[in-house]
Amino acid sequence: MKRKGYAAILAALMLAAAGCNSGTASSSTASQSGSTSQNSTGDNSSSSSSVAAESDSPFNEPGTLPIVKDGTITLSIFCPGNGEYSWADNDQTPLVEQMTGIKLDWNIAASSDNVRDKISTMFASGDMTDIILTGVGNANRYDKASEAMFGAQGLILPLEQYLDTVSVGYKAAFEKMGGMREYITTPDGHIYSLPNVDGSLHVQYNMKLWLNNQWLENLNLQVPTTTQEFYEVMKAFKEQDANGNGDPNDEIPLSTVSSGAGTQIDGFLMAPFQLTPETNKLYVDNGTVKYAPVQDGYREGLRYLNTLYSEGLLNPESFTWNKDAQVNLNEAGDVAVIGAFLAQRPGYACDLSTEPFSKKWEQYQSLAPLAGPSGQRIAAWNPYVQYQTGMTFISSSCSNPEAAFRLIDWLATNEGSMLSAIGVEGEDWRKAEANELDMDGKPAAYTTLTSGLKNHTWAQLMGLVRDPYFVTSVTTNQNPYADDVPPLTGRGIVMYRASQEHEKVKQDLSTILPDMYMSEEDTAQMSLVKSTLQPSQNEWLAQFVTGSKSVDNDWDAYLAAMESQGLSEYLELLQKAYDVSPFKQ
Ligand SMILES: [Ca+2]
Repeated sequence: MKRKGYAAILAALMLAAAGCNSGTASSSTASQSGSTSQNSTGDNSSSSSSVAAESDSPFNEPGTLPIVKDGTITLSIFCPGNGEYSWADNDQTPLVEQMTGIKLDWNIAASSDNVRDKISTMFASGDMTDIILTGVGNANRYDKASEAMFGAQGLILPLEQYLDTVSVGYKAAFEKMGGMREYITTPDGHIYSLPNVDGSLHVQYNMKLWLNNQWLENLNLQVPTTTQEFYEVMKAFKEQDANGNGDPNDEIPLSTVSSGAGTQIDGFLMAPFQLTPETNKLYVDNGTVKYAPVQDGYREGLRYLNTLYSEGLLNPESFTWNKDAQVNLNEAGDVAVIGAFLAQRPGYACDLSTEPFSKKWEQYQSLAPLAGPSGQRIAAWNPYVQYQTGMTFISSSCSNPEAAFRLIDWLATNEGSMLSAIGVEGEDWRKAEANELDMDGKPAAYTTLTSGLKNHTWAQLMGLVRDPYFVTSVTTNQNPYADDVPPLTGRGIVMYRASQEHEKVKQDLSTILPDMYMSEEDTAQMSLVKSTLQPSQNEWLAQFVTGSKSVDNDWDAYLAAMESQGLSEYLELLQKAYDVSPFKQ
């Protein structure tokens, strides 16, 4: 997949590197502020020489490429495999080596390897690579408790000394994205891993409802704005031939699936009664951690959901089937059969990738958050999902921690992140022209030229920073349904606009309970309680909605069941962590 343009780019870089010392960051403050960067990095005598006189330092000024002057530093990297490809052969690898002056020595897990087992073996043996990567996937990334534990055990290095001195990429990201640094700082003030940042708005508002607007039009109905109006629309979908195929009985008014982003039945439709954030169903009320499913408003929401179910408006399969089954059913015939579904994105009930495209996804529009009987209109919000932690570490045996930090930090600059996310300017993207518009309908910053090339970029391997502007400032066709826009591209602007509707009524920042650092012991205990509490609550939820348990007669038994599953202990552990976190109000 390498193309000849890359050879020319490499040659140009080599020429540019020669003249780089006269580059941008000429201020001496960065090297002076490196004076505190020597402590606590342990036994790595060759590192952190930014304090030294410039002529002795192996590093150029922060912000200047190459990072290493003479190219004599090699760093070893452990990371997950890349399918049939090797990271060593990735098109981005020689570019990074050239631009940074750092040679990379890859230790890549085999596809049959368990990445975490491999990392555990490295930790146990003490034979660690300089940089340890898990990849961005949830299966391999470590939670905050593990990260803090590795740090406390001296297996990975604290990084705040570099963040405070030589950082360029993350320094800028902290300034642009308030709350990020707090989110990745342990209660004792350390930062052990540098996050991958995805500033996409739509991941912050997962719990959406996609309503078939073609059906609204067919039945001459208005877009519902309240839970009562939504109920009436669902009733009309059921009773009439909403999809217009002559059969009044093949419509499923409302459906969801048993798992997946934004799919919980007590999400979008519960919020008008009781805000119930995704999966953990936790929120903060004036500094107190609370569990939504035991609140009175939740009980009222259950009544509403039970009404939808008992009148045949909610698909009974919702509690058991999966996304693929829902997509297959909705795509099987000439017309759509689902009137509304709960999910982060339209692909949960529509096929956006098989050609020729069915275009059914174009019928579904995100519904703005509904007002409940009390007038409450609120959207669950989680800005912290923009930061994926526990994936990029510098080991305590790193041969040159400052070089490792500067490499990772450079990938977090706009320049490095463009390279990792898209590729090379002039080859894979170009600066936007004056008439090109972005996702916001404003003048765009850049235009992509290629997509889908194999083994071409590192993507999120070592983390990158796509702040919200990075995400939205790409040239975007303002018509997501235009003939030359593939659905998987068009959905980007659809999801963005949908999220803006949610953003207007987002929950207050102070009411959000972020993922927090806890002691290893508390994490183990909390996980134990959660592992039985959550399934039990979900079971009760299904029984209340389907009517096998009564909201009127069984509510007290339900509260007692939650308590016997350890709800109080669960909340105490979370409160303890919250009270020492930077999120405490
Ligand atoms: Ca029909």
